[in-house]
Amino acid sequence: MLVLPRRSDDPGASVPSPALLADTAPSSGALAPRSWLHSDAPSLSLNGDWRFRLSPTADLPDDVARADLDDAGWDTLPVPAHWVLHGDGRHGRPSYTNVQYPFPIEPPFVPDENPTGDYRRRFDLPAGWPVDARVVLRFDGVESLYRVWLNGVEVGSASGSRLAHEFDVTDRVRAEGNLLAVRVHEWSAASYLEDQDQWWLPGIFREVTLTARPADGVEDVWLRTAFADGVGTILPEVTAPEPAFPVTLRVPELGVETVWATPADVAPVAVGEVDPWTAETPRLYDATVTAQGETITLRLGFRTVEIRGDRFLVNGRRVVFHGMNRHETHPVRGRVFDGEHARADLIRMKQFNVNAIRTSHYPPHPRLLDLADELGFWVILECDLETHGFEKAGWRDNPSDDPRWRDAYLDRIRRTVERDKNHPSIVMWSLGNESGTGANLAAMSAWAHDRDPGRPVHYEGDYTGEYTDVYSRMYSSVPETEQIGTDGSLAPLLGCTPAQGARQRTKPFILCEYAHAMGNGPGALDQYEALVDAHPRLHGGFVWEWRDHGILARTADGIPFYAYGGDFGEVVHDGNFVMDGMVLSNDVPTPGLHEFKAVAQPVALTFDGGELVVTNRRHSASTADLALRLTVEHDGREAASGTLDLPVVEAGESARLPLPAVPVAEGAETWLTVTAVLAADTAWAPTGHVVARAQLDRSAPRRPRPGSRAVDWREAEGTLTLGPATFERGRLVSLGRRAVAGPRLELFRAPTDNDEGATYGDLAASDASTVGVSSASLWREQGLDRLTHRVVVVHEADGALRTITRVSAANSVDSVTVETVWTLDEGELGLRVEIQPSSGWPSVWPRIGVRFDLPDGDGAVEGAEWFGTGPLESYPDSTRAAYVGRFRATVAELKVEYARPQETGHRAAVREVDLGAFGFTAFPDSRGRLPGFSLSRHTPQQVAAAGHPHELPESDTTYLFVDAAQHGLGSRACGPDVWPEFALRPEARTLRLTFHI
Ligand code: IPT
Repeated sequence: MLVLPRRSDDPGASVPSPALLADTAPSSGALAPRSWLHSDAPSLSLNGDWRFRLSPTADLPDDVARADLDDAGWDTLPVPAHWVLHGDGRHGRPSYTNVQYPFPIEPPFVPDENPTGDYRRRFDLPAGWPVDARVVLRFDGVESLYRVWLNGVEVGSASGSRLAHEFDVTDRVRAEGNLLAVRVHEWSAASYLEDQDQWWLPGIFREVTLTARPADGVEDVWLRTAFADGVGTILPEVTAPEPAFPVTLRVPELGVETVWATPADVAPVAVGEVDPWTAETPRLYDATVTAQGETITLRLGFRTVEIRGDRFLVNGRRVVFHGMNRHETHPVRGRVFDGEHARADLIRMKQFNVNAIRTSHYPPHPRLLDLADELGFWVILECDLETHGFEKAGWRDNPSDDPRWRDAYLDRIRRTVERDKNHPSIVMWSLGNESGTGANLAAMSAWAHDRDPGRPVHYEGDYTGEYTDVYSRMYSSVPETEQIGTDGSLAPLLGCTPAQGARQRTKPFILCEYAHAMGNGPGALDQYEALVDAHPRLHGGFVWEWRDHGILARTADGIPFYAYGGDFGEVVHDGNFVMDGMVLSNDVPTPGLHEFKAVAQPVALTFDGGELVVTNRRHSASTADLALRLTVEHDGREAASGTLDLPVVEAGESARLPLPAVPVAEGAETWLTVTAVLAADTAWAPTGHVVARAQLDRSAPRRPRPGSRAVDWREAEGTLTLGPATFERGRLVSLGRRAVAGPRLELFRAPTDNDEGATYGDLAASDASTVGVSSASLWREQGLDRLTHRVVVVHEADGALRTITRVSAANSVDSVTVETVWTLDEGELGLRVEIQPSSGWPSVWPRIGVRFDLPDGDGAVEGAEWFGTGPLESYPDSTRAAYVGRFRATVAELKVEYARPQETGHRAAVREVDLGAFGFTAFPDSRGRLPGFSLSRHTPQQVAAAGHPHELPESDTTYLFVDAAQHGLGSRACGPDVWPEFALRPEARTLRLTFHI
């Protein structure tokens, strides 16, 4: 074992930086952790502009604290901030890695090349500062290791970037002219424990505060609560010195005023009937704890968390997590907390039917938990821990099982639990993420259980369930998740013997990560949701992840864009894997989030005969807050509307409501839409906000369209016209007075991040040789992105034109035969396209469709109005948010600006499209399948070549795609491939359109 100089517990003892950097001990001189409390004791914020000097190495003279050091020439840097996000590159740049360590793996050492920031700030104590109080200096977050000096004397050092540390500076602080100096190293032994999938962002990034600690104040308080049978209890723990007593607990709304004369008198308080706290009904009661010299203000939520058998219960009722993994990330601020932005984000979550947050993979800013208490979320609060980079070498030397790191692990969980223990929203502690397994994790769990018996402990890496309370996995496929939920087959579970697997099945199951939301996707959200309804052991999960982590940057020409890994010249990075959120960097919710909202809707609306069945899927709230609205549309145009009385349906119950008569149209589609909307304003959405939607097709039977008549074909040449359409050698050149080229077969789509993924399932592969190969690479190998065309025949007849084209790629024997037949029937211009692949194509296809080119010369196409599904894009395994209606969008609005350009914009099942200059009607094929359409300023080949939106070339053409079919999305960027039912195999397809000028 390596022998290092011990850090002394004596504040002020100075260990030189290089030794400190390789010290696995968590801190020296820091006080025991306690709750982050709202107190009336005086405090002084030390946020603001500090003097700042950055050095490329950690091996520096200990001059930062010297009073006579001249820092006039230093930079100015705000606190809180990350130095890499300030100074226009003068302070280095951010870097992104997922699993990889950006330094050699030789724990606990880090390279000498170790950016080190020296910070200095002068301050005076404000007037009226209590002279007899202890003085405590608090850091809420510094990345990664830092040393602190006050007035030239070192007061301590600490690591644990997203954890709080306090130092007693009573003996060092002066009324005036204080000099606070902090030296922050980007890399340290602690960096081995902070290998989360995110940007590395050094600096003092959370608040620095000086607090007065009155001698008769409250050091710490924990008001645990319980709720059972309608009655609440407060289980207090007060840490305060004798002179603080008597201490009074007040909960005015409950008439509670309890005085504890001495520490020994502190005892549980029965408060009688209360409204419980739940994520749906986040009922909080204001409370104060008043000691002789200090008053602490808290908000109490009464709830009991419990595991009974394989059920996770709050207040005795099963919880289903419709959760998001939430990182702290902001395109300008990085991990610096912005209360308004965080609130807006959480409000957005509520609006999208998100009810849970996993704080991946570290404690957030403490104020986030105030917001979670207030708005209502089930929170899994995760410790700041990840050692993922050790996986590469089979977890050899993993700190999780190395006694040298035990103190650091225990320090981290203590700081996590102690800081946030008062929050009712936290229903589980999580030890960390992706850190293998080992004794140090078991020790953390034992400590957490002992300290807080009221909350279960989670850690996904404990596959066999040796020290945690719930069974947790990430990215398990739908069939595997189903097997976890059932006992029938007792199929083996990851990393478990049959006996261990059987034991894991006796616990509640959660997916701590699933549905990797990178780029266009994820698919299959509804399949996971169906499992949760069918198997009560399954308690839902947490989508990976809530937001893209893009950093707002500018190109050399000043064009703003959201940067990802590699954009700052990092040598080692993981590209756009950091852009895997349900919300884009600029706060725009993706279609994936809309899909989540539809899938996670808290009331299910289904139709049964003439009745609407309303099922309340909530934890405990009734439907008293909701109203039902009805609309009838004929071909997407409103024909009638009204409301339906919704009786109060209790959680877990259903009601059947007779539907009113629906006026059915002749010769048009009739759709009934029912929405459940908020009946009154809430903290997170106004009256009328839609929480659930369902549609019923009430159309009269449609008359089949006669097929086109047989014709006598003859060879055709030169220019031909059919009504408004002009053709050259069989190819369309104009429609009406507008240049239009096409239709041209397109089988390629710009690969999505999931198409580029090669993890997990390999349903796309045709045989074992392609296992582990992405669909996108198979497509490129087959040349789907570089198809060539050969016109075989051009035929004409009276009022008709036909071409047969053979489409194939260089050096390929596989081909597609495309027959197009244009007809002019009673003045109506019709097009039928038959697409027939040769046998032998080896893998799934991205799409089967045709492209029309609409050059700008005759005026750019502004957008489309369509009758079909919308309003957003949808793909075969992500259809639940789409509904039938009449929609309108500009070309720009039709696409989603994913961080890396990729397939976007497909509107499925379209019936009518109006592009201004012309429009078309689409007809179902013989199996009733309607095509989809999209409009784009770029071809899929151009989109696929761009790494960022600003890299797309200038365009003078709008491309219209009419797709008979699209491949599903899946979530194979990190998870399962497209489910076979939604995978597009090469197959014959027919498109049938008529055009209107
Ligand atoms: C999983 C990580 O836990 C998470 O932090 C993130 O990196 C995610 O993957 C991918 O975006 S770990 C993976 C190996 C399943």
